[in-house]
Amino acid sequence: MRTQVAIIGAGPSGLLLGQLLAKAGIDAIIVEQRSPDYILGRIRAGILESVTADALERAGVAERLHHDGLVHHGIELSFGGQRHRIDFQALIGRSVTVYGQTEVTRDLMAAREGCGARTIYDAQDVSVHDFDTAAPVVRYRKDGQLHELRCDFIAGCDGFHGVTRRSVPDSSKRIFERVYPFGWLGVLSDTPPVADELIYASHDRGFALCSMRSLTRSRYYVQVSADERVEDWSDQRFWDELRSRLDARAAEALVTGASIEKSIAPLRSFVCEPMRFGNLFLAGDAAHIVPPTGAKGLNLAASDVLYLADGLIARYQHDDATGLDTYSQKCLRRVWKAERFSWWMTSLLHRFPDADDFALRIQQAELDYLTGSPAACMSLAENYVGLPY
Ligand code: RFL
Ligand code: PHB
Repeated sequence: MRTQVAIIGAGPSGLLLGQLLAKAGIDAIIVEQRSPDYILGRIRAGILESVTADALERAGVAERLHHDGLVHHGIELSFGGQRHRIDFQALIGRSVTVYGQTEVTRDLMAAREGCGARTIYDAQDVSVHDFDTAAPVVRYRKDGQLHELRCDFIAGCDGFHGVTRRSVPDSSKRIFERVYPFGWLGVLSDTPPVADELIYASHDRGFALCSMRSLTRSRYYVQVSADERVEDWSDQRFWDELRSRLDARAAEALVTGASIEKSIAPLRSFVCEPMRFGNLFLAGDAAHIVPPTGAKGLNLAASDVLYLADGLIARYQHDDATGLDTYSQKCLRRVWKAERFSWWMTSLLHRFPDADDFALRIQQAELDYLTGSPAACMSLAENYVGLPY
């Protein structure tokens, strides 16, 4: 089998790249190790920057996003028993959209099926070869048979645990990493959100986040220690813990119900440099991870993919390789700014087990400064809604 671009992974990165390439008449095959149902069952991101919404628009998959997405003009920070609103619209005239990654993925899958583009789901033992030559190869097993896919380029869109980054020799890449001593325990429930906007809460018992997927479906998180097990968290224990970290008004308004998903995500910052190795390009979580506090992971994946799609389109349509040659450099500039912001939001709002009294006072002073200074609010706002490409 042969294609122009072999895409490894059918998460948001791989599916969005596939769609942008299909629109430009470039043939791409996606090789994915899981089934569509498994992928749609993963509950992850919820917040889209306006540039991500624009990318979905360009890919022709924004109809449901415009119809069902909730436009949010600000967020609330909660600490010391008080809530403080950061008004994005007033500060910088921009906003974000609440629309679940599951829905983005569903829309992209439907569009891919609609245009007849090929996706190989349930592929096993996926491996990538010869990407330092002009004739890269992808191998995988499906229904007991070995298959070989020849291509011009490989796009590694296979997430943090994928095979593509691991296939690059250690001597050719440099890894930057920070693992945080805590995770997020998340619950999805068919209950109305506690407030109109997201609440990011810093509390002595730890961080909590009140988010949503729609006006009838909520997504909540509490900071837990890194070794916590989800089995030890009944719904009741989760709701009690969440309520204890909220301000009195939110605690009062919280509507609880049965969880429809409950999971723990570890928090990590990670960057692999460069993001291009010959004719292998890494995009999204395959190349970098941010802690979710800044809501940046999916948005970074989308910006990588836009740069990569433009580079590939210029290469195929005008024989111009400049975009591919500058891919890594352009992505990493944006990636590191999002890494910085996500690390900063995480440091600002979480309780660190080794924090001494000095560290706690600095955290309090920073929150106090932030909510009292329009300049500091503006900095948070422009990073949260997304820096320009
Ligand atoms: P994904 O989504 O991990 O998809 C990778 C795909 O590759 C497949 N795969 C393989 N396929 C073939 N062969 C192999 N060897 C393979 N290995 C893996 C996998 O099955 C999968 O289908 O990566 P992608 O596409 O780069 O997308 C990245 C985003 O999923 C991620 O950055 C976000 O979910 C992060 N994130 C958030 N991002 C935001 O922008 N806003 C948010 O509000 C936000 N909230 C979150 C988040 C991530 C979270 N978790 C669970 C880590 C909240 C949480 C709790
Ligand atoms: C979510 O709704 O899952 C979500 C929202 C904001 C974040 C992280 C996750 O910062």
